[in-house]
Amino acid sequence: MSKSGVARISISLPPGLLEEFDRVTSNIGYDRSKAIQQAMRDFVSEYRWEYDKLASAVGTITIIFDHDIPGLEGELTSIQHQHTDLITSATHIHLDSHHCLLVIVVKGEASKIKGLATQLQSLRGIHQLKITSMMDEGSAKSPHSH
Ligand code: NI
Repeated sequence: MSKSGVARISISLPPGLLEEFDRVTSNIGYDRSKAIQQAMRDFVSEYRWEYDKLASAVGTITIIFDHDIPGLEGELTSIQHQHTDLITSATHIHLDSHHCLLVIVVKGEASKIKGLATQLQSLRGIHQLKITSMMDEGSAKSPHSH
């Protein structure tokens, strides 16, 4: 790190990737440095919580499930009731006559969020489950301002 607090790095990239990156970057009005910073933050957010088990995370567990499986909806609700410390809200959307989308917003210890997702995933009638999470770092070290 230099005195200005900015690190300069040199990296090797295949030319096609760099061209595409620059094309996307200029289309959204970012300069290359800002875009790489954003990409690195996203990368860290996406992977750090997976090994940093005690880290605090915020995110969503999104589930598409089969509305016709008897008892499934009740089980989903009952599991959520066991994790009120993690779950801040949930939204249920009736997609069609057979499928429902459930979005559970979570905030808490990364390992507990993973545990909850694993528990939900194991139920019969879950078609798809996706976790999105970000490190919940508050204002610490974050250059973002809101
Ligand atoms: Ni529904």
